[in-house]
Amino acid sequence: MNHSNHPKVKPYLLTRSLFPENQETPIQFIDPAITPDKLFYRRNHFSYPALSYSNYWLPINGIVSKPLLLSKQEILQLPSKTIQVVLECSGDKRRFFEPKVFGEQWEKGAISQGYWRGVPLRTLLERSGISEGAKEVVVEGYDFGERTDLNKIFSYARSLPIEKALHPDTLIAYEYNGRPIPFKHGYPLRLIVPQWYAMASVKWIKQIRVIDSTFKGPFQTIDYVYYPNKETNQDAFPVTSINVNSTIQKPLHMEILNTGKHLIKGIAWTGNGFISKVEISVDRGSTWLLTTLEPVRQEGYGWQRWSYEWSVPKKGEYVILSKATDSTGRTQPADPFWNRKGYGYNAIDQIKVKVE
Ligand SMILES: Nc1nc2c(c(=O)[nH]1)N[C@H]1C(S)=C(S)[C@@H](COP(=O)(O)O)O[C@H]1N2
Ligand SMILES: [Mo]
Repeated sequence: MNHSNHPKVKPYLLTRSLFPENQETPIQFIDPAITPDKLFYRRNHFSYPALSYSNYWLPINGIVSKPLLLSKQEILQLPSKTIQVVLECSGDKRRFFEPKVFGEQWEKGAISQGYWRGVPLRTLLERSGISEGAKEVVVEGYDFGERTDLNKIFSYARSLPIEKALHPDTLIAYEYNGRPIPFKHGYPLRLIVPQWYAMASVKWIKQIRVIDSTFKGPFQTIDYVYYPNKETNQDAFPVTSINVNSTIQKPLHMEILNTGKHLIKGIAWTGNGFISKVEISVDRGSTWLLTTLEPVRQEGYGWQRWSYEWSVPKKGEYVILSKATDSTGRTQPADPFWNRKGYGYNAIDQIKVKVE
């Protein structure tokens, strides 16, 4: 089709809240493997921090034999790696839970991806000589504010279990897509934790602390916990790795199509292994059709694109479903795993179209 007579409409971020700034990516309009800075979703708990870049030092302390205070220059000189990583907010798709849950009502765009470059956290921990009893590594950001539920000021801080902190792909990142990380996404240094929901990827790192206990900050003891029970905290467990998931990008939900051929396409991603197949259904799940899946890039920390050429048999209304399966055998469920704070939604994706 020739679009040249149409004015160019540029996609933009969709605002869910302004204080703090929470905006989602127009995921249906993201084609390349790189989400540009301007279209990268934004999720903040507090106002943006004020920090002094000219005098930035990173302390690494706690139970280490040699506490470190590194300048950004020193960090830039250490061996680095670049990895393609998808960041997905654990509240992505929260909007679709039934019964409804409180929290940002994200649709499908609390997800973005690109290439992050940095120094493995492991390298810094080895240099500081972590002690034997090390259990967790706490990473604290420069942003802070009041939590009204606790009547107290907190900074955004989270811990990683020592094994995840020592994983060679857990990075102290300083570049996104070949340029310094944009301020809103964590400049000058940001933790990148591949395969975990993005609450783990702490922005604007202020300090790194090795501890021999379990960190009890509210961003992992109150928030980012699955509460499957409506009233009680029974059976609660922490939010960690990303669930297998997919999103249909094309056609758009409620699009009106002609009869003939249409490309159905989208993305699929997982926090365990890589995507092994994506199937679609145009008959409400009676039959499933295998899509063409893009080969996995690097370690499988990014999303994979998939597509299917659909010949529409006849006019009418259609529900299109997409279902991804990963290499560990996990697949998207028909019904989401409901939990009180609305994390980890990964039910089979669904749109409706009309063929006229
Ligand atoms: N310092 C700090 N880091 C943070 C957060 C925050 O509020 N402060 N939000 C977390 C959450 S919940 C998400 S989903 C991602 C969002 O990253 P983005 O704004 O770059 O998309 O950052 C994580 N890291
Ligand atoms: Mo998030």
